This record gives sequence, C-alpha cells and structure tokens, in this order.
Amino acid sequence: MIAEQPIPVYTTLSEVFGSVEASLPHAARWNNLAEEFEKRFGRKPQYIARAPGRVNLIGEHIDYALFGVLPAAIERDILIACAPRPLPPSSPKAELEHFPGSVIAENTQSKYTRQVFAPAVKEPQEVSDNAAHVESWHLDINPKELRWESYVKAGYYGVLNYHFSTAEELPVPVDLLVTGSVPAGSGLSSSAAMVVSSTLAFLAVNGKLESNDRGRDTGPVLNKGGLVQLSMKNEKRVGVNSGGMDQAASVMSDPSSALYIAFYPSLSASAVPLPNGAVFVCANSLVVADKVIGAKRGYNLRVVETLVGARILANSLGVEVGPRDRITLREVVSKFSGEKDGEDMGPDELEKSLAVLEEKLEVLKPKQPDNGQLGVTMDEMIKMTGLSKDLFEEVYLSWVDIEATYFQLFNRVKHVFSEARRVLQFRKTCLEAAQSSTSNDTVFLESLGRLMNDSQTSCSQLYECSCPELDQLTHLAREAGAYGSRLTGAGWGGCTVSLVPENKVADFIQRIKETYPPYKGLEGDALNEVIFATKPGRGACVLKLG
Ligand code: NG1
Ligand code: MG
Repeated sequence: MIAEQPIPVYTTLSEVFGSVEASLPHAARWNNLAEEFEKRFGRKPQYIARAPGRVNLIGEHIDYALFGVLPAAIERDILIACAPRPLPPSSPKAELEHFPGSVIAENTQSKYTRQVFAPAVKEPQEVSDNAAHVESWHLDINPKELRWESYVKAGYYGVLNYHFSTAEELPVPVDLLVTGSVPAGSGLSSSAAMVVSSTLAFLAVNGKLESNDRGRDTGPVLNKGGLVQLSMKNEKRVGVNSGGMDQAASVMSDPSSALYIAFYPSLSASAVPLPNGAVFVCANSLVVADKVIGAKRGYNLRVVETLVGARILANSLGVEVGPRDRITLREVVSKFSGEKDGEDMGPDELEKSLAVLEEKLEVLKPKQPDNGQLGVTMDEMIKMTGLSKDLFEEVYLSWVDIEATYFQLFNRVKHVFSEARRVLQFRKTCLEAAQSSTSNDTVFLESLGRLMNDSQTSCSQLYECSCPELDQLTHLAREAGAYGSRLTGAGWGGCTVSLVPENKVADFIQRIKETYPPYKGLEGDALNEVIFATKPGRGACVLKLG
C-alpha cells in the first residue's frame, strides 16, 4: 500500500533520483539553492524538501465528490532549503524573529519578497470544544489575498498543530529559501507542491520526520498517507475547498506509472502503467485563472452545487441523509447500490452503478425552466433539498463564500458521474494495454484519447470550467495529431494535457507554436516554459544534508 509507506528521507542526490546518472541534470539546481541559502543566511541548510507539481490525465472536479482520479507527478517541482535558526543567548524577544517558531522565508524569485512571521499560541477559550482536533497555534493567513508566503504558512500550520499541541515543546525558529519550476496558476498544482514541500520542511527541521531524530518520542511519525491528509487540510487554509488529488499525486507518485487515487472509503493509490508509444504534453493557455474571484464563482461554487445535488438526488432515491450530513455523490452511489460501510464495490460495479444513476438525474432540473437553461435559483434549490432556509445555510453556505444567480445542479452532477466513469474506463484501458501481447498500443492510445476528448467536452459544456482559449488549444492539439487533449487541473485557464504519439512530439510542439496565437514569437526557454512533454515523475521527499 503506497499510503502506508514511510516518507523518503535521503542523504544523497543520487538516492533522490534513483541513480547517479539520473541525478546529474538536477545537481546544479540543488547545489545552487544550497549555496544561495548559505549566502543569504550565513550557514548551510540542513534539509532540502522537494515536492513536485502534477498533471491530471483524467478525472476533473470529481475528487471532492470522492470519486477516483488519474494524475501523475511531473518532473517540475518546488524545493525548500531550510535550517533551524540559533537564537542569540539572551534574546530580548522584542523582534519577531526571536519568537519561538519564528520563520524567515525567502524566495529565489525576487518578486516574492522576504517575509518574517511567527505563530501565536491560541488562548484556551479560543479553542472550540467541539473541534475534532484541538488547535493550539495560530498563523495569520488571509484567504482573500493571494500571497506567496500563505502557502508556506499553510504547511507550517498543520505541523504546529499536529506536533506541538502542548506548551512543553516549542517549535524551532527556521530560515528557509524557496525555489520552484512549476509554473504558478497554470493547473499544474504549484500550490499543492508549495504546501507539501512546506509541510515537509517544517516536519524535517523540527525533527518530526524520523522517529529517533532527536533521540526521544516525537509523536506519531507520518507515513505518505498521513502527509497527504495533513497537506490537504493545510491547503484548505489558503481558501480553496480542494479534494485531495494534488497533494496525493505530489506525495505518492512514482516514475514508472500514473496513479489511480481513490478517496472512498479511504484514501488509496495504485499504479497505472501507461501504454507504450505516447507522451503527455502540457501546454499553457497563458490565461491565468483568478483564484480569489474564481473560487467564489467557480471552484467553491462547484463544490456546493455538487454537494447540494447529492442531497437532492439522495432524497429522490430514498437514500437516507441526516439533516446536517453533507453527503457526497460517491456516498450516494454507495448507499444506493447497497455497498457495505467501509467497503469498496470495485471498479466494474461502480461503473455499472454510475451508468444506472446517470439516467436518474431529472430530479435536478428546475420544475419550471423559465430562464432558458437548466439552472435553479437559490430559493428553488433550498426547496428541493427539503431543508429549512436556516439549516440549508448552516450546512451548505456557512463555511464557504460563493456567488451565483442560477445553480446548474443537473449539468454539474451529470459531469461528475460521466467523468467518474471515464476515469474507470481510462484505467481499465491502461491495464488491458499492459497485459496485451501486441506490441502496437495504438488502439489503446486511441481509446484513451477519445476519453480525454469527451472529458474536455464535459468540462466545457456541463461543468463550465473551460474557457475559449482552452477550448481552442485542445482543438488545435487534436488537429496537430494528438490522440486526445483536455484541460488539466481546475480549469478556467491554465494548462491543457495532450496525449501525443512519441515520434511526433517535436512536430506537435512546432505546430501548436505556429497555430496558437499567444505562442507566436516565443522561442527557446520562453517556449519550453509554456509547452513541454512530460513523463510521470517521482513523489515528494526530503534530502538531509551534512
Ligand atoms: P488546481 O487548482 O489545478 O490545483 C484543483 C483542486 C483539485 C481538483 C482540481 C479539479 C486544489 C488545491 N486542487 O486543482 O483538488 O479538484 O482542481 O479536478 O484546489
Ligand atoms: Mg492549486
């Protein structure tokens, strides 16, 4: 089980990359970071934490409905060099950087300026009695403002509250330096890479990664699954109610294959070998999705639409839902199909159940469609759930900031069910290709391509998370010879992923460069930045120096 594996802590770069040869192309970047750290902070870093971005091959906007997804880590990553900061013998404590657990965070990109911050101990009365886990530390993170250090703080938050719940042991002051090669805001999950690497850096520097790091009991040591769960919670503090795909892909990937990540009945990951003869190409639309407004009218709105859709569907199917229970679509499928609690019906059964349920979604359409579309108003939606207005607001709106006049429950749920099926079909096709005795995988690749194209259509028309540029870029990709092409990640901008015959990659990139207007004139590094072939990469790790 990948989730139960320990988090890798290495002592050499060749261990990080699997061999000396494989580490060579990366050595300069890691060494430069260590040198730069020493230049800025006057001593060597003790650890470098690494977490990669990811590309989602298929399964968009279904992780928060608890359906399985199929991403792979990419080779581009975030690195954080760090070391504890010794305090002067009698520190006056007036300066922020003399506080316990204070952090000086720098970034190799100068537009991300130096930040100094320290966690505060929460007053006992601030700690709510019914919180599942008592949090005793606080860091200021403003989810309404996009700041680079918010991701660093988000990682730290969980480490503080997971490992330092009593005042007996204080976190160490830390200096850190961040560098990244995952393009920000492009759907390749630079955010999860930041949060995972920050979580790892703070665990490492506080001696919490290995049980005997400090020669005493440091609390439960996290395995990969634990790191995913902690990073998921951490990333929510930045304001997006994300599923767990990005963090899971960043932590659990392996270079030999893509990953099938399931979230129900619990988090699990299994390897999915990709057929021979094709390569995934990421291409950035160069439209940057607005994370803050986007969350209100996009991501978080979709989370609410699918949750409310799940309740209405459950009611219509006779599936029991407690008044305060925010049942997910995967749980509705489970209860409808009589799956036992905590059990997994398996992919074939799930695919069948999804096909049956896709035909039962009429109940999500408005009774009197007067707006010419399939949306319902807030009042109609509340009525459809059978909840009182107050209870509805408490359960579905109190924890999230959203904005909409019409809610497209039918279209959203239709996308989720059909996309969940496509993921299962994609996985099955990959497994069949791996077992088939033919040396020609073209037929399999064509099937995968079709599933990717259908996914794009569904994202664009039913989930409305595409944009004209992504539609255009995926269209051009198919014309340039891709088996299939779709947006990847949250959408509304960012990258596409295309499945391209291995021997046509160079031609493909050239064609896109010539035909996608925003790429005109780009050459060299600038072009490599926006369109590149990628293979599944390795998951997050820590390098222990000296
Ligand atoms: P991005 O925004 O591309 O990192 C987001 C979510 C995922 C998933 C995808 C859509 C975060 C951190 N991640 O990915 O969990 O829901 O959208 O499939 O919000
Ligand atoms: Mg993200």
